[in-house]
Amino acid sequence: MIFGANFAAETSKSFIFTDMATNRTFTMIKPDAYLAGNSGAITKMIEEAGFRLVAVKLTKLSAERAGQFYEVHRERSFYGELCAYMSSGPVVAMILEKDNAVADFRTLIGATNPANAEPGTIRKLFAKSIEANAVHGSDSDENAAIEGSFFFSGTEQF
Ligand code: IDP
Ligand code: MG
Repeated sequence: MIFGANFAAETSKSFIFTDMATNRTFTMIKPDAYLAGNSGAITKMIEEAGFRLVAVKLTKLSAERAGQFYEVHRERSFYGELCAYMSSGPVVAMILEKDNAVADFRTLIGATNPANAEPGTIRKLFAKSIEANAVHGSDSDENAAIEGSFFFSGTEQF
């Protein structure tokens, strides 16, 4: 009986942990939006869309660290320019929590190219170009966890 109770407790703990992890995403307000003074307006849109701020940090990436963050795009033609751009000014890094966080945040920010973004999306409202497109949004639960821990230690997450 005791073994059974412990097993149930452990199972339910790991279920809760997994469930929480799937409800987080990672974003950065990129240098163009930060330098244009749009960090507050973008963060307001994020909170009004129902995302809770788990972690927030104003920081600046070196070109090398930007390259590590965008390692997956190393072979793309725009990789060098992207790393230069992402290290050209401060970024606001954030971990966000909400049901269905990754997909709902991608909907809130809109398409990579603001010309194709839906009206009312963050990129439609604030992006300057396909490169300087105001915000990052994780593309999967797995990458959200990797990207969040790229910027934040466990004690910086609330
Ligand atoms: P995403 O940010 O919408 O997920 P990705 O394809 O993952 O788009 O590209 C990462 C970032 O690289 C984009 O947000 C944008 O800043 C930049 N980028 C993507 N495509 C291009 C391009 O064709 N030219 C220049 N920069 C690009
Ligand atoms: Mg992406």
